[in-house]
Amino acid sequence: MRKSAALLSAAAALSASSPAQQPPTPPGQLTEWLQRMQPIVPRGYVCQKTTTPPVIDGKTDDKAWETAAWTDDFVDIEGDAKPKPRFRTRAKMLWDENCLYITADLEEPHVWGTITQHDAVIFQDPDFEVFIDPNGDSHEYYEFEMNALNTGWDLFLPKPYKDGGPAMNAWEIPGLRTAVHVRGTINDPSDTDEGWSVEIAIPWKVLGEAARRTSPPAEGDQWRLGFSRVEWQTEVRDGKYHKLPKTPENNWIWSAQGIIDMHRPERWGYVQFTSNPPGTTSFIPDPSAPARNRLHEVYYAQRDFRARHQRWAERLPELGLDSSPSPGPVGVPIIHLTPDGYLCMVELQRPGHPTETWSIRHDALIQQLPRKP
Ligand SMILES: [Ca+2]
Ligand SMILES: [Ca+2]
Ligand SMILES: [Ca+2]
Repeated sequence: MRKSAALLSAAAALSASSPAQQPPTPPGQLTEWLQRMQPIVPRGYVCQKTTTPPVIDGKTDDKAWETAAWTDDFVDIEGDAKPKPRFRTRAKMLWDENCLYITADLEEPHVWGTITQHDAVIFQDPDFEVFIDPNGDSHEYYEFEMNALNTGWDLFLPKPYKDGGPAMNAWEIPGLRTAVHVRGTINDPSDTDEGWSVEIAIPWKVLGEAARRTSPPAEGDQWRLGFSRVEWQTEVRDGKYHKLPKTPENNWIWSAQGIIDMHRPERWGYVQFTSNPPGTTSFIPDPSAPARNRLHEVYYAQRDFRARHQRWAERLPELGLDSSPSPGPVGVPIIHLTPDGYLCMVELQRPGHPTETWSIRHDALIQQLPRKP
């Protein structure tokens, strides 16, 4: 974004002017947002409607999948800051009146898994993960993880962990169907495998529970969605795979987050749903992205400010942010303190559209406000 350099120096100046006797503050979240997260444009995918649903057996040889495009190859969660993943991962999506269908292919010379208990912490094994925020407000989103043994963990997040959200493991996906196909042998280090593939069918009925919009989606609707693969490096002892000690996992994902945290829904990809024939619909970049990005500058600057001052700022200059009008579609953010925290609003001018007002709350809830009558 145009203002990044000025904002960064302002943020640096602010932190440099902190009294020396104060305890060290965590790395600036505004800086992290501006340097590592905001520059990455979330990826987009056009999800076609299918007349014949895929058979959920883990194998991706269904006729239905032939016309669906692969996503881009997964990248490291931190994006270009980190090396390309060692093994290829990619996914496809389809939908019909009943379900959202997902398949993913994970290249893997050593397929293994240990967890067989539903709702256990699946990412302790190598896994495939899906995150879905239907209305893109960064609250009320679904997460599903599965390993190569087809053990699943479905959970609901009322809000991100950083904003105080609990993980609600008791949340379930009735009617969920999943399957794994291993190209090779699982848990057998004596040979080399090709990989594993998954197929997932999630009923729209469940996805509609906290969507706050129509489910299945209407033509052209875009839902925020993240895919992640957790990969552990292993060694073989006593004929079994063991994780390398003191070696963190790799997170390879569809649309890079910029930092190692999937629970920043504002960086997930966009899935655009269509009933049109394959190849006839283009992905439309989110027209609200400039407002969303500007509001997140304020949100992350407020988190830094609160860590230093134990209160929320009332004005942009306190946050080191420019409060003068700038050319472009986004107006100057206005902060209103509330009994709970704050609400920050910004106007968005889109050619041919009435002025929109977007807002972000202290707990990351981001949404368009209803138009005044
Ligand atoms: Ca299949
Ligand atoms: Ca939501
Ligand atoms: Ca569950």
